[in-house]
Amino acid sequence: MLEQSPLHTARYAYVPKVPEIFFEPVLNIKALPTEAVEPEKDRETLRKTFPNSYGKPAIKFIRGEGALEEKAFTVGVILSGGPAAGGHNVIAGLFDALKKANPQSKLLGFKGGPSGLIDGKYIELTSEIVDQYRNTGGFDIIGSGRTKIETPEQLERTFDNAKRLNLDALVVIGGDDSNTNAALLSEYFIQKGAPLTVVGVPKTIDGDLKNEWIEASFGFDTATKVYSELIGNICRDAASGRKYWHFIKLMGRSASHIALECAFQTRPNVALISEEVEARQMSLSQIVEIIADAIAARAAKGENFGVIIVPEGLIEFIPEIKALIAQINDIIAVAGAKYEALAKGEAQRAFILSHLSPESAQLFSTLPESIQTQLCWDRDPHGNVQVSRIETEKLLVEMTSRKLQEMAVSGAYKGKFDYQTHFFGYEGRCAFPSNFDADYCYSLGYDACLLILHRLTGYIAAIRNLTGHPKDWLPGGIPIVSLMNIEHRHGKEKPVIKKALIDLDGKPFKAFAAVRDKWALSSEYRIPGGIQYFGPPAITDAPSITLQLEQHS
Ligand code: FBP
Repeated sequence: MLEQSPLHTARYAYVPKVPEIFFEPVLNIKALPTEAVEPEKDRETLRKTFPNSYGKPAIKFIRGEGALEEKAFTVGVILSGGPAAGGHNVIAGLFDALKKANPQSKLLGFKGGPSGLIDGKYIELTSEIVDQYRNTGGFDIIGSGRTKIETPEQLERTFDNAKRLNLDALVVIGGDDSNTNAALLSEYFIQKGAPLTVVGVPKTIDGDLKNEWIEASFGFDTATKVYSELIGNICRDAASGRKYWHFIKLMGRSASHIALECAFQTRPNVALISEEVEARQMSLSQIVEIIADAIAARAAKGENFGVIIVPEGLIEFIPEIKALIAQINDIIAVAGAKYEALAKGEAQRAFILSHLSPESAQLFSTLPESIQTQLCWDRDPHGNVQVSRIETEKLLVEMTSRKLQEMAVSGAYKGKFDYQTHFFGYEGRCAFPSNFDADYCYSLGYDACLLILHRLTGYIAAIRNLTGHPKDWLPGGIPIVSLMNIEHRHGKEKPVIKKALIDLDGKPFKAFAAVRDKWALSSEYRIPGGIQYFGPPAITDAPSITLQLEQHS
């Protein structure tokens, strides 16, 4: 083992704060009705796809009477998709709760994500192993992956391995796609007559796996705190050197929750919100105008510097580019192996161009070659464009620079434009979890174990009242199917968990819209500093500003 940093060692001693109800000797459940998301026609398809899972109630744990089974359970756990801070604590909470219920229970960790279950690759997680990972970031305890368990052969192999290992339950720690997969697995096992309980845990730094039951996905709090520290430092650098505009792209795939939270934390001059771009049907050139106008207004005050936040998924929300991407997705899905065999770069670009509609072909041709190439790269196993690989920040710099030159000719801009580009994404996924994520994740793992002990298959762990003290948090679960709708993926209609995008009528966006014009001209940035693990709770334990705005005024 490598020598550890003092913080690493100190974090082992941290004892996560958890809901008081976990210490009740006997827990019962209270059932509350749920319905899948609209529209009605999607509900019909979901009823058919999930005949045994559709329509189950949401549940919350309450003090109760009656005892749970005391048998020893064998539970498997999978970490799925991109890492998010706190995954190790989910495993620690699950492990501790299982052992508390019956010390003979076993936790098996499948290696490298869902493929570990398909291939039967696992390790038994012992206290010696788990203790090495408590309160640390990363998913390296067992590794993660993005494989989807969906073909009949994959399902069959999963079933065989679960039987061979005598699994009573499986916990899938993942985002929207991985939890969709968990629901499919749960239904499959019911149809096979196998008593395996499948439970999901809401993970993703993107913050887009939430609703009235799931108030936050884990990892969002830590990731946004890491990015906000970096952005705050850049704001101060910009105001010190007074010579650069910083274009900062932030991870988050489709939703702009990360961009919005970091904007609250740092008050940049411009923060683009993809959901607004789509709602207002803004074109690429209109977005560039917003940026150029802000730059010109600040230049008029003699301030040729500033900070612009660009959400990773922006490009997919610009209506004309969205239509282009949808066409490219279908072309790639239809061409299959023929497309995969083409050399990346020119050959793929030419193939795509020759299959696009005239309007999309025209737009495609106007994009810089680097962006064309990035749009043609492979989709992830769930059919998503890999937006983290598209250099939107560079596209915006190039187009803004051209626009400012035009404005200079007409006299609308008098200033000097110099820039730096940044992309923050991977930096924030594996930090030591903030106290909030450490507490939340440990509680989610514990909650997942309670769902298992109650044999609630097809549920995702859901803990509410997250802006309160952890002792008052309200643990429970909701059926994963209640989060689903039908989407067009890989050229087919598929049931998937509906991504929770920013609600433009919601409190966080409205709060932002009310102040952004002031931020555009101001150089009084907010500097949040780094995550603090020790000190006054107001500094160490504060949940995200987004969550606070959502739950309070
Ligand atoms: P999950 O949805 O799996 O949590 O992943 C989130 C994310 O970090 C996105 O923000 C980003 O677009 C993507 O993963 C990057 O994926 P990869 O790690 O495969 O490069």
